[in-house]
Amino acid sequence: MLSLKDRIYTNSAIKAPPGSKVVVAGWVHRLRVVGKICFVILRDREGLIQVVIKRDKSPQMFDEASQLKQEDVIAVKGEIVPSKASIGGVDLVAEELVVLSKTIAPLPIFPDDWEKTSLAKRLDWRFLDLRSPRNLLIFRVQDKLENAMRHFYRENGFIEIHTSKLVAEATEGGAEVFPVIYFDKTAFLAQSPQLYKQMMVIAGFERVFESGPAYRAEKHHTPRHLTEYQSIDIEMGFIEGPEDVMDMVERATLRALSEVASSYSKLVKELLDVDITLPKEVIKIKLTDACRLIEGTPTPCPSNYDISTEHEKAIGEAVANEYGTDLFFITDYPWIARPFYTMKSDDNPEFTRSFDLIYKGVEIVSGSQREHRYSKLVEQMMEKGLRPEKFSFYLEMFKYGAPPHGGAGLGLERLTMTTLGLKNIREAKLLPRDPERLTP
Ligand code: AMO
Repeated sequence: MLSLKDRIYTNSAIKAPPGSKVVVAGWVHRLRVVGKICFVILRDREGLIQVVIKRDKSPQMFDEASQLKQEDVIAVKGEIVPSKASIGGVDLVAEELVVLSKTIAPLPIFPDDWEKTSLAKRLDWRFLDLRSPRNLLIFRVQDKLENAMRHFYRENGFIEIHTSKLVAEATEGGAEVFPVIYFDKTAFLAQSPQLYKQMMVIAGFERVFESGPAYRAEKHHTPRHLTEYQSIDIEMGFIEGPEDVMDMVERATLRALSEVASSYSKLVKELLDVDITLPKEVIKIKLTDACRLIEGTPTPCPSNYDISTEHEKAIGEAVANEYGTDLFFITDYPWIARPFYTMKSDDNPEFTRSFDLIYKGVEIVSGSQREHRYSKLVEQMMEKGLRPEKFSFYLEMFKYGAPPHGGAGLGLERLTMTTLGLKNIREAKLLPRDPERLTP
C-alpha cells in the first residue's frame, strides 16, 4: 500500500536508479491521454516528473487517471523507467494512484500562465499564482537572501532582537504612519525598529540585528513601495564613522548575493531569464559628486540635493557607465533629507554622516551614524519640528552612557526585486499590502 511516509520529492525520484520503486505526491500539472496510456506531469515543490498510467496494467487506475484535472492532488507509487524524451530522462510507471484532493470548480487562473494574467488578478489568487515554479522561486531566493544575511550578522557578533511593532510615535520623518486604536489611546505601527535598535546598543548589546515588518502609510502606488515590508536592520556600537556600518552592509549584501548565485543561478536563468552576477566592486560616491554625473540630463538633482527615485535611477545608470558597477553607496545626504537621529557632518552641518546603498538604480539600504550627544540630539529634534517630550524614553538613553553608534535598514523585497530583475515589488512580497489591497 502506498504510504505518504515514503514520499520523496520529484527531483530525487528522477535521480533514483532505474527499476526502483518510489512514492511521489503533488499537483497535476498537465494531463494527456493517448490511446491506452495516460500521461500525467506531476508537480511538487522541487520539480516535475512524468507519471505513466497504462490501461493494460489497471483499467480502474487508468479510468481514474483519465478523469483527473489540472491541479488535482495525487500520490503515486511506481517504478522508475528510463525514457529519453521525458523530464529528467525517466518515467514513473504507476502501480498505485491515490487521488488526495479534487478541484471542485474551474481554475480562476492558470499558475503557469502567469505572464498572461494581470498582476492584480494573480495577487487575488495568490495561492494559485505561487504554484508557478517561477513564482515559488522568487520566495526561495528571498529566503536565501534573508538567511545569508542572518548568518553573516550572527558570525559578526550581532545579536538577533525582536522589537515591538506597536509604538507611540513616528520615527522616520517624511514617511507616514498607520494609527492603531490601542485601548483608550492611539498607537502607531512601527515604521522601523530605529529607536529600539539604538536602545539595545546603548543597553550594552553592542551589535544587534532584526528582520521584521515595517509599516509605511505610503499613499502613492509605485512599483517600489509597499505599505508593509520586511526590514533587515542592524545597529552597531563603538564605530568610528558611517564607513564601519557601510563595510558591514556591503559584506552582508555580497554574501547574500553570492549564496543566491551559488544555489540558484541556473534556475533563475531558466525561469526568470536573469543572470545573477556579483558586482566587481562596490564604490562609495558622495551625493554631490553623484549629482555631477547627471548634470545636464533631463533629471538633474535639485539644488538642495533632496533627490527622488528618478534621480537614483539616473545616478545608477551614470555610475554603471562611469565605474562599471551597479551596486554602490551614495554618501553624505543633506540634513533636510534625513531623520532627526542622523549625525551631521563635522565640516558642513548642511550634510550628514549618512548613506544609501543603490543596486541596479534602486535604493535598497539606508543608514547613518547616529547623533549620540544628548544636547545635539535635542537640538536636532527641534529643528525637525518634533517635540522632545514625546520622545522622552528615547532621549533619556543619551544621558546615561551612549557610545558612538550607527546602523542601517535594508528592504528585503527591494533586494529580492533588484536581484531578480522584477518590475514590481509586489511580486517580491508574498501578500503585498498597498493603498488598495488588504486581502488575501
Ligand atoms: P528608510 O526609511 O530609508 O530608512 O528605509 C530603509 C530601507 O527600507 C526599504 N523601504 C521600503 N521598502 C518597500 N516599501 C517601502 N514603502 C519602503 N520604505 C523603505 C528600502 C529602504 O532603503 N531607520 C532607517 C534605516 C537606518 O538608518 O537604520 C530607515 O528606515 O529598501
